[in-house]
Amino acid sequence: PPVIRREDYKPFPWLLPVTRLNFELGVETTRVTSTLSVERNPAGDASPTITLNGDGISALTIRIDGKQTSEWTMDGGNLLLPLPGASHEIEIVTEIDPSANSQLMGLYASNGMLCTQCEAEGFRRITFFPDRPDVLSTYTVRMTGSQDQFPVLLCNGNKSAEGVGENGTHWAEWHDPWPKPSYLFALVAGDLVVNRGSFTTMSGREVELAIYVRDGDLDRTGHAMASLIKSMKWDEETFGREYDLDVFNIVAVSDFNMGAMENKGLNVFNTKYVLADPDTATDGDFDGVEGVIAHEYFHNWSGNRITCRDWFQLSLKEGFTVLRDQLFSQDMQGEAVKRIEDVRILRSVQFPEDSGPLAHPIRPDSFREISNFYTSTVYNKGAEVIRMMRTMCGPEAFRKGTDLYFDRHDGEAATCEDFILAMEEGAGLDLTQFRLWYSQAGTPKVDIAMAHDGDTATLTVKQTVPPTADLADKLPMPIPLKIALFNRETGKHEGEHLIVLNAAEQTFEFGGFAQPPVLSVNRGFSAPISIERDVPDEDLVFLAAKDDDSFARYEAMQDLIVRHLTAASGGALDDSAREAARMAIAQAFGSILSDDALDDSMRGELVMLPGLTYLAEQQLIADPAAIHTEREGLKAWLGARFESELVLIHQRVSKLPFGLDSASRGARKIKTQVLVYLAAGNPELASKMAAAQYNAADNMTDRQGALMVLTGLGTAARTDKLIDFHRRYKGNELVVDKWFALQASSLHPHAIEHVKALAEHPDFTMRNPNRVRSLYMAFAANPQAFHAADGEGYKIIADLILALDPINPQTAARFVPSLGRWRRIEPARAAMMRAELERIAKSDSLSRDTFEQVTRSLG
Ligand code: BAL
Ligand code: ZN
Repeated sequence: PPVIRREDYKPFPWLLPVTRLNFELGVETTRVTSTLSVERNPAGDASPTITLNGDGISALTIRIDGKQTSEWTMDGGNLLLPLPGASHEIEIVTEIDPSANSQLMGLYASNGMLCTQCEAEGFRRITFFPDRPDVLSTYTVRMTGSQDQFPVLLCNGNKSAEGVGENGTHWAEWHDPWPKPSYLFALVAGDLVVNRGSFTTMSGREVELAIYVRDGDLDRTGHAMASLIKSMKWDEETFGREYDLDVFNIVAVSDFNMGAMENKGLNVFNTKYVLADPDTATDGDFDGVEGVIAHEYFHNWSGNRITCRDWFQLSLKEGFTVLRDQLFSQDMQGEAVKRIEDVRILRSVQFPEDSGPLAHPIRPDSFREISNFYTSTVYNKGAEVIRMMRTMCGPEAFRKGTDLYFDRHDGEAATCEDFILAMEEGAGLDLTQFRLWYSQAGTPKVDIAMAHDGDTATLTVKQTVPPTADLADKLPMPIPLKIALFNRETGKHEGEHLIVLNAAEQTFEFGGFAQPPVLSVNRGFSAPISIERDVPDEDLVFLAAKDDDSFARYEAMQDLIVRHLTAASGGALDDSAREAARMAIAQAFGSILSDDALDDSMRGELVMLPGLTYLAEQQLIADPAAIHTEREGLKAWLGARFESELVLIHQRVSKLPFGLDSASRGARKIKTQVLVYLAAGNPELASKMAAAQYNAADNMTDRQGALMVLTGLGTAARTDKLIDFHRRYKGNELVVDKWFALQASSLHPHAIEHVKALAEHPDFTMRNPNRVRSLYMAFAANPQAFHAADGEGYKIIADLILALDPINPQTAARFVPSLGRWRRIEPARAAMMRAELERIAKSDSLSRDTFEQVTRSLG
């Protein structure tokens, strides 16, 4: 497959002001007639042909200006038509089989309903079209289909007409007044029930809201509807963005590659991010629904009204929209915990990506398959980069920048550079050097040392941006660091400072400190970097107990543990050094457990151990087994040492009745955290308490938490409760997903055997991405099982990739990065991981998706 490069961008030679589509719908055969009016683009070259993208389709008939023509050629999947004049009308008829579309790109069938996924390049699997984001057109779509099979017919925009046809058919016509690229096209036809709501916009327009789901799912749509209404209000208040159609429709689909999709006026969602009630969804699931509903809604402006010129600009809409949904969720759920959660995702997914063979800047320079670039780097690091702009200019100036961006580029396909220019002008920032964040991959490393002399504290700060496969020599980047200097005696500081690094090495002086202060740094995680700070454990213990910045407090605790586990798993600690480090951790741990001023939600975050991926990331070459052993050892040691305190906390919070308020949510979070520690320190006690928690549970958070702990233990309660859980929720796809995931990610020593057996379970299917992910993504993230010493875990994932690739390449390719980390793993395992990648590479029928990821991972 060819490499596509950002620098080769050229405008499309034709404009497509109007697109008309006619769908004659059927699950096995759908006939599509597209009528495109095309005009020469003054900004494009004067080519006498037009190239229309196609993928796996063929034209039944083609007419140009009303006359059927056979004067066309194919170039791979693409259609080339001669077009001599300045404007023409092209009519093309194609026929597709949605039931055979297991890739879930284009038009496909899911449980008898028809739906679409077009981003990034799915539209070309429906009809021939300039399937690129910079070709904007106004769509009018007519759908005809069986009234019985497809009582609901939905498309983008507003419904303009409908009627009854012959032979039990009916039809609907939808018109979307807003010009859009083909990736935002959507169509849904099916037998669905609806939850209706409404919203009055800030200028007083009424918008009809509707959430469509399958029969039986309606009573789980209330949270999604409430989240949508909150999102619409928040975007008006926070970013001045008003909705622009008469209707906003959401449809939930159980077979879906992504989380959801922001099609204009017709969002299509994975059921996972729509359906929630306390009995079947955890607090985390509730937050996921709220965040993804918001994310897709916010795209209406950051993505739809202003779209991307080309796919290299993906972070323009995704990074910005992730930041917008993060700020929204902070406002809904509380800033401190949300920030910690977002950083945890960044560090466990994006940091490893940024230091591995698939590293790329947030604005990549080349790709073979764009689906592979819907990454944590483009999304989450992209959000961090824009968040840094906000940190440097402040929220008011940031709003001026975004206002200018929205005003200036409304209706356009824009670039990251357009966004940066609007921020410079609107927010008053100079982003000349900051642009490096868009072109340099790799997580910057910052070393900080503090010296104290007289009454002055001097910080010496050095930064390096590590080499990545695309670029070896990097330049220093602007890094906004929020810091505070604490007086050791008073436990207070005199105010936060924002320092912006911009050179390889710098010093910063702060006066007025008779004693060396305690440094709190990267408060609020003001920059997406990793920090080495040469401070004694006692300073971290101080910050873990006293820092008034919640993130910094969490970070001090994490640092303390990361330092210890890194040294211990690297073999650098004797018994007495291990004991000393554990005692320091215990001191901080104890102060967190007993701090009455802390809410339980934050307590739950503060006591969470860093994940294995993040710990492995701290070492050039990691031994997953050694890290796992040390991590479990520390957990058991803390669990045993604090057993009585932990049990008391569990008793205290178990008394709180169920509610969706933050105290009640915090209670549920710490409850399961307690069980996690006790399971390591006193498995018998934990098993009893977990079984009791499971039995008493009146909500999924408690029930799943208890079952998660039991699944890792070898007790009889494990089997009982797993059987009960499956029986209780039989037929509920999303909860059965949990049942698979809990077993695949469990600490049980036989997790590999369990996964093999689950792959043969009647509920398992390779056709449903949620189910595949619930078993195999959970397994690939289970360090103990995936990194089994004999390489069996690697083989399971490689076998999966080979089996899934012909069915659903986009989902298959997502499993490659777990094997691609081989260079950073100890040699025996690295050789086995590499060998599995080579085995995959030998297949001569790999998809473009998997081929690209495997090649880059081996290269
Ligand atoms: N645009 C793809 C799905 C999402 O990021 O919203
Ligand atoms: Zn998005």
